Amino acid sequence: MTHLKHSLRGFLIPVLGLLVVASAGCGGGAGNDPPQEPAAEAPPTEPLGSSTIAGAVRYDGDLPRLQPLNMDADPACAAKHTEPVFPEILDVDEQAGLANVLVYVADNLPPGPYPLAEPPVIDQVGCRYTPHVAGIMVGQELLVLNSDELLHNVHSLSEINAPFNRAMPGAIKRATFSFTDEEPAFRIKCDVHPWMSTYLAVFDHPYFAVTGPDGSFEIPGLPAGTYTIEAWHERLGTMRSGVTLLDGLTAMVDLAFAQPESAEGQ
Ligand SMILES: [Cu+2]
Repeated sequence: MTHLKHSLRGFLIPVLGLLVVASAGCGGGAGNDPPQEPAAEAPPTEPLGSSTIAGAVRYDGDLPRLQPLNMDADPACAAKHTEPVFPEILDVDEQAGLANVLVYVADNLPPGPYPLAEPPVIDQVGCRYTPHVAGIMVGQELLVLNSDELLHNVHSLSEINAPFNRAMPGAIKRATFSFTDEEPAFRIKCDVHPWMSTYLAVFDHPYFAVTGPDGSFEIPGLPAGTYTIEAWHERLGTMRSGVTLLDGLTAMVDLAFAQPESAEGQ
């Protein structure tokens, strides 16, 4: 009886070992057959729907007294400007329109694939990044230009996507980057010129926009439905709003950020 038990144990261990090897081979695709990857569905070239979210973002509050940027740390940058240059942290026009707000659909989208967004191009010009806020889709290529004849470096502070830090001497005019995962807006900065900042968010869909100088935005091509949109601003945070879209129509959404206590007297 004891002998039989030993025999069984001796038989079972190699069998279990084989099972583990077989299952690892299957999962890792290390067998003779090539792994069957599902073919990626091509993104549609037509919009998924005929409805649009449009509107404007406003800032309700006192305007902070912003000091002009001091570019004396690099006289070559200072020499590029004849007028004072102000930081982009709160860019408000005479009608209280707030620029550089990222507005995006935050839930309830139909399943993809989605049409592709126009990928952004970020330029370094006059020792500033233009635009100051942008969105991109997962897998799209971000093109960063250097219109200055100066050394900049493009240093992403992304936490979900792999961060990058690429030196761009004046002779290097173009660099490209791509992103593997969705990520809320993160800062990209230049370590040579500490006042240089741009913000990038990565989406798995194209339903985002950045407000223009008058605070307006437009997100077209959506199917009818009820959505939540979010508006993100680098200093004022994130606000949410619901919106219901009817086929072929534009729903107007006006959003207003209140003055944060920390902004008083800035
Ligand atoms: Cu720089």
